[in-house]
Amino acid sequence: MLTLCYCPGACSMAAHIVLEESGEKYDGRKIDLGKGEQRGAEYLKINPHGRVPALGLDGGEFISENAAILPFLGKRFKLFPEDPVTQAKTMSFIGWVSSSVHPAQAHIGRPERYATDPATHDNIKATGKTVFHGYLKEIDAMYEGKEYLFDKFSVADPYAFVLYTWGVRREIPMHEMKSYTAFKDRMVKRPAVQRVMEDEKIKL
Ligand SMILES: N[C@@H](CCC(=O)N[C@@H](CS)C(=O)NCC(=O)O)C(=O)O
Repeated sequence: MLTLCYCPGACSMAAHIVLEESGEKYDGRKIDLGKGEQRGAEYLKINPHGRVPALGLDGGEFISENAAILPFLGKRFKLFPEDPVTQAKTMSFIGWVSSSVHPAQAHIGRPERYATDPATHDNIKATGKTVFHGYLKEIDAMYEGKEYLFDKFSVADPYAFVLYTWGVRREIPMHEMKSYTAFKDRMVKRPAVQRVMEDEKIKL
């Protein structure tokens, strides 16, 4: 059985949604990032990077990084495109989110990771918010005229959904992004998404 180490509201919500969509039984293990559980000796054995998500495989081994976990789950549950070009586009989106969009958001929440001088932190947060906002507008354009990012619902969509919830949390005017908001409205109608939102206490 698969095990997902996740924290409510974190990027691990994407894998959580995919697992709920799959219908397969899995073990969900909550990691309290607020209390620093991700830096504890026990969790570092699971993911030496000290982050969520981590996915425990059937054999007991764990893998980390959304860029590995989402394609792995997508292939297992047929939520990953089959055509090589669409596969590459999906990987391009996942890579861009994990390397650019997510870190921009991290500048808002964790400025101390980027500069030791507290006097610079407000500036780092404000810059992070502007950059993150710009990326969300790019995602809005990607959803224009489309139900889902690629041919059909895939692991890329829950990842995009997580970023929408972060935009709301950071008080970015998400309602101005019409296509992205219409996508969010479609997502919240999915029973799997509703179950995850209830478990992770997500308010939109
Ligand atoms: N590159 C990693 C980033 C994972 C990550 O930063 N996760 C955050 C939650 S969204 C985390 O665990 N933060 C805990 C910390 O920074 O101490 C991925 O995409 O999986």
